Amino acid sequence: MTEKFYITTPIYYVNARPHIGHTYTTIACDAIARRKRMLGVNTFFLTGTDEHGQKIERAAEAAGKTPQQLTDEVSSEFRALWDRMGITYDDFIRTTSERHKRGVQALWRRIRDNGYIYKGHYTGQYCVFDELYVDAAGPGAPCPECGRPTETVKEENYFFKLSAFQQKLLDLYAGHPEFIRPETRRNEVISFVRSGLRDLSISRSTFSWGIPVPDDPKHVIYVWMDALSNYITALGYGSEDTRLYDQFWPADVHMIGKEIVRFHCVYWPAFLMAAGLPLPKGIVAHGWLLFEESKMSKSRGNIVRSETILDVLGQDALRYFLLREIVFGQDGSFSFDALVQRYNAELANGLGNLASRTLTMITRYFQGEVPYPSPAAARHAADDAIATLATRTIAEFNALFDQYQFSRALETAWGLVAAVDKYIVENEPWSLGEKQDEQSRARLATVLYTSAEALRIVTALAHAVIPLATAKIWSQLGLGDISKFDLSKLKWGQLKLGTRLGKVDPVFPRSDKSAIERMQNMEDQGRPLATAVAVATESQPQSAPNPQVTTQASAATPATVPDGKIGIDDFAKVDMRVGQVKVAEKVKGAEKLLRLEVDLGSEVRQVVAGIAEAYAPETLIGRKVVIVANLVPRKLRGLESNGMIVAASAEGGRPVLATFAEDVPVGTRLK
Ligand code: ME8
Repeated sequence: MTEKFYITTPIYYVNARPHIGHTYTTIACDAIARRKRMLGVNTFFLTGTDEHGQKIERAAEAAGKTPQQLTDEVSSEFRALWDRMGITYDDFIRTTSERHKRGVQALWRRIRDNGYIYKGHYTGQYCVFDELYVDAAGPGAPCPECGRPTETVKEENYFFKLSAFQQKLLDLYAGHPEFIRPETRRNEVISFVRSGLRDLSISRSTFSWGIPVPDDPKHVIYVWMDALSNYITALGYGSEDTRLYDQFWPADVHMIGKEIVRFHCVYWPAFLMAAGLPLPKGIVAHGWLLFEESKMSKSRGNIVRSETILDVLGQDALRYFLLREIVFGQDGSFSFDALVQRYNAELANGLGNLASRTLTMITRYFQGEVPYPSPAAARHAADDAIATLATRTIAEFNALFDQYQFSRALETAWGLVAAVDKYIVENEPWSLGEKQDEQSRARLATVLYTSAEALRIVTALAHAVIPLATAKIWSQLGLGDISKFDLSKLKWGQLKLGTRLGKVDPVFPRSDKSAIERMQNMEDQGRPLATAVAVATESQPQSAPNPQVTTQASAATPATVPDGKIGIDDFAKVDMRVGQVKVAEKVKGAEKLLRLEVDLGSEVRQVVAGIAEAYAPETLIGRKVVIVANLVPRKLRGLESNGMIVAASAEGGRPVLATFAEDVPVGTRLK
């Protein structure tokens, strides 16, 4: 029987467009799946979209769409992106599909019939952003995960007897250390479970965008129970045709980001235990991709889209960079500079250059046929050193890759690239090629054979990570279709003498500095404005012609712009910064005005703001606010106001200062 392997990505929420954070997990899984297939393993790779829940319902409402419209649109965007990137998923599951709904309901019934679901009342806090019950918090308390305010939920719910699984889960973690990787995540989960598990509310009745609870359709199933089940419903669990389920379940790896560890390592195995189903073999949690020092996320708006990189440098560049740059399991920063730097150094000048110089010289000096290495007498120690290093590289790469240490695996393979480059420089095949004596021809043959064989080995190893370029190099080496190669047999010396090379073409054209700028511009154009339209609350002097309420748009845009829209350039003119209030006091004789001194990082500004009726001065000290920093100064009650504080002001309501759910350094620009 052939070995099987089942790997999954999280299913992504459809409340926002895909960004390279999602791409990161997906390409990691894709690289693993490709490699398994190359090793002859019967592989199933699942991805998809998570489409139910209050968060999606609200996102649809905000976008003026029905939830189904929004989910259809965004789900197809994810799928189209994966198709464009050549992601080799075997199935794409949507939680709004009939097959999924049926499977989730079957799972519910099974857990219920086994006695692990009961009805009760839930009164407590809920974070819609994380779709998480926050049992311990009081009304209005922030979510411990994301810091956003939680909402109070008072509902009759169905509960899952999670408390019954505390010891079983601890036994699972103890008996299977490989169940949660890396170790740091495992320790976090163990201490969370040790601290005690309460029963979990698993239905909601105050909104309807979800899968109805079997036999009680007033309730919809808790979105995480719905979502986690995708890993089995996609295989046909709960349907008539369970062949895939029988063949592939349990999963070998659920690959996830570190923020959803609890759902996967606590709730999911508990649901499966309650249903009497086999548990996944392992959950692997990676770290976050950071951009400008904070987690890249749709809510922060600091995202980078994959499309930009695909357009400018192509999919191999993105795949290579993410897997090489970030130490898997840890957080890592994304920057266009680092991307282009690695692309040039390691792909264009590294592998690409090795391929083109080796293959060009074989074409030139041996009419495009892999030459015979020279007899033992003309062999040098350097030739054997490359062969030995290549053999060691295969073993090390395999071991590291199989432990998800992609970065170190690639580093090892590129160590071989560098060694061969050095070997070529030291042996000067171009000089040997100018000579016709037998000795020089023999040396040349050995040097080029050795280089080509090492190139073949790196190409085979790297194929799972950079599939397009390696497929080209493979066929330029005259080896045909790389996907037919049996990677489990890879070893030194398989390159057959006399193999006819294909047409030699460069695989990684060098990129110049302008690529960075181009990508940055593309992102600036495409990135949704991170900030909502802010409203100025500053009192205007009697004589000023401006209206009481100023929007960003009107502050920056000439009146001639059609239909009230502004271009990104206009928006960019508004310099909004995070400031911290150092001093706040009432302005004598002006009931509405406060005089503030606000630290903007580089300077402290005096700002006079019309917020005295809403905020007592002492409550503002130390608070972070948003300041429009490049307004022309003006005088209010004789005081110079050097900037404007941003707040939302409902008609007739009190102004509410703009704030951040997460901490932001003073001086940070809003864009
Ligand atoms: O959590 N860095 O969906 P989601 C690294 N629907 N990975 C990132 C990332 C970043 N900055 N941003 C996103 C959900 N990801 C649920 C999952 S599964 C049954 C349900 C990746 O759209 C990473 O894999 O918020 C993370 O766990 C996932 O996208 C979250 O995607």
